[in-house]
Amino acid sequence: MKLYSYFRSSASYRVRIALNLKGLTYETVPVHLLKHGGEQLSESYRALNPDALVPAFVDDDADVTLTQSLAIIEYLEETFPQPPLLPAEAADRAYVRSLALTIACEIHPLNNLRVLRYLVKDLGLSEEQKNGWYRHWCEKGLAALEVMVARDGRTGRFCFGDAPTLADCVLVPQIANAQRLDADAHAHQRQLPRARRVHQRVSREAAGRRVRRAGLSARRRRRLPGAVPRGRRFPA
Ligand SMILES: N[C@@H](CCC(=O)N[C@@H](CS)C(=O)NCC(=O)O)C(=O)O
Repeated sequence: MKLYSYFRSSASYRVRIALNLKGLTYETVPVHLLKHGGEQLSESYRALNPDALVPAFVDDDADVTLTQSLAIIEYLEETFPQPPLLPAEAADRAYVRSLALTIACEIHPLNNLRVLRYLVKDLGLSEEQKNGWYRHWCEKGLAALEVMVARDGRTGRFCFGDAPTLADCVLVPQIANAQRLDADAHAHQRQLPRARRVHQRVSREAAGRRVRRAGLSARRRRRLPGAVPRGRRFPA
């Protein structure tokens, strides 16, 4: 399995979390969103994803090529059901998906690189105005998510219950992104106690797996999720 990914891409990060939680081995093919005028815009990458966005996912064994992080995670869920990232009951599954979509549809697209660039380059907004735009949609969306998880009896150590689900795969990169891009992130995230706790727990869970992987031989580690083969870069 190959994941075409950029290390700072939150949509790619969602899939990396899912692959790691499921303990799956995959190869990372880096697509640098800034270098060489944006490798996602190259003809060869657009042959893979005409929308010129990462991630893209290829399962050679099954002859499957997918785009859209949530579709990729759903494919992984159906193909490798353990550990499950969606609950057993239909209503609960829909609820978990609604949390994930609150971020993936209502926050992330408004704050994507190409949207922010359009605001500055085509509409003439200043850097300050652009950052204000980012903060506005990020704060509004995360505040809504906080209310959703704070009022729901199904919230546990994670967004749903006591094990990570699809919702956590989407929440963690969004919080990480806010912390990286928004100078006021730490201030406004004090208003998001539950979302922040989930972020810390999922990060710790992934860290635990990394530590366990470190006990393996170098050859086995090179085949593990997240391993970047030396010298490999997209377009190959
Ligand atoms: N809805 C898509 C979003 C993909 C997306 O927006 N990817 C961003 C990185 S997080 C990207 O490739 N941006 C490149 C650009 O804006 O030019 C998904 O979930 O996969």
